[in-house]
Amino acid sequence: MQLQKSHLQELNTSPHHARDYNHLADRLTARGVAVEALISDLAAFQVAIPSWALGAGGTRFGRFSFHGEPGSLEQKIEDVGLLHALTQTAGAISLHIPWDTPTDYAAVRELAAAHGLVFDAINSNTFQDQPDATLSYKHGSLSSTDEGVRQQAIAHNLEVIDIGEKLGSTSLTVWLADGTTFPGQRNFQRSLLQTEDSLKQIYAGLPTDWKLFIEYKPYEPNFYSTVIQDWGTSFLLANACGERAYTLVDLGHHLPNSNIEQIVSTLMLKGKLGGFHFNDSKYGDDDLTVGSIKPYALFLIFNELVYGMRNNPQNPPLAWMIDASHNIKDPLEDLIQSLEAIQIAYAKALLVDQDRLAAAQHDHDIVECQEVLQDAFRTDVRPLVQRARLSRGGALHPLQAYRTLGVRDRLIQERGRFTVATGL
Ligand code: PSV
Ligand code: MN
Repeated sequence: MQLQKSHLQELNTSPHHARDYNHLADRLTARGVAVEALISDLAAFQVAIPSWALGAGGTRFGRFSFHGEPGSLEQKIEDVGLLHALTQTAGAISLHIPWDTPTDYAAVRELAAAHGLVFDAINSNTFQDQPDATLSYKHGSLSSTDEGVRQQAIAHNLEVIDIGEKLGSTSLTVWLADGTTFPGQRNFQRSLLQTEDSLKQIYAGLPTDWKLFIEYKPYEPNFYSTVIQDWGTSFLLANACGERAYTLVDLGHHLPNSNIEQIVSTLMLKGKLGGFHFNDSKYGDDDLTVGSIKPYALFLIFNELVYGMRNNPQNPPLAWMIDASHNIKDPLEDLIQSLEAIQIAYAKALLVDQDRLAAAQHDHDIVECQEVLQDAFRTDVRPLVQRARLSRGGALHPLQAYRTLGVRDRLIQERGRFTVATGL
């Protein structure tokens, strides 16, 4: 199924949008905001959708199926194409190997291009045993004490790079489940050294125009220790690998109340923030809809990202991706909500009056500092986000359009009720 722009244009008539937009644009212009430039920044901001989050997620207690799930890579591309047509902010897909290994590369590339999509960072998987694998990752992969297991995991990552090259990806994301569940289970130093050595071998196989993203996570699936547990460990591994290796921040991969905006700021200052996974959480790696729990924290993080994008040329453009799981919502509706939340947080961050903030910081005017941030945060930026979407031919109200067009029902008709998507 593919949505044409004409499908949406009929739904894009609203008596309120122009009025709301003009009112806001006038107010912002009077404050010195370059509204047109802000709209262009919003329109250019594209977030990759992970191929593994288009079906029903689940917990270890159960999985409640979603009807019309994409049962193949082609159908996953089709789903992301639908999201992109509606929102115009999801112009990329991130694949996970071996879940998404293509059979016909040219056809897959062509299909993605027809939906206006590019292939973003490609992900390896050494956290599950594959049916044809000779050795098990039960006791770790890149950190394994078993040289055979380690070589198998390295070879898998190199194969993922090969696959990515054929699709036009230019980065590899490595997330390891390696760690321990009980004290004493492994030697911390040896695990870290083995991991460093393995990552260096993968890095050596990286094409010269590629980047390596090293993701961290404090716990889960292991509950006592994770080999790459935090940004500091990722940062030192990235430094050990070389200049094209970077840290990847996943919002859900922090212990409660971590100051993620400060982490982002430090990494960008050092030119080492490579990728970013959006989601939201209350307790742990909950993988909830972006902005559904802590929208102010998301805004503060975006404020640092915007600052870094403007002031840190040493940091490369970031690979943005949503990494959420959809246990009880229609995944496409959930992703539309996440994309909207990202755009809103970004727009608010773009509104922060950086000069006024810098002056207030210099004068130790703490009250004024807070006023500057909250002034931006409390602005209803939705008309700006809508205008950016309309400028690219997207839907004024993506969620409403999705429902009015009966997209899920049409997918069920095409695919059947009981298809199951590979992924988490
Ligand atoms: C791990 O929780 C993670 O966030 C990593 O990004 C993985 O690649 C992804 O989930 C899915 O496996
Ligand atoms: Mn992630």
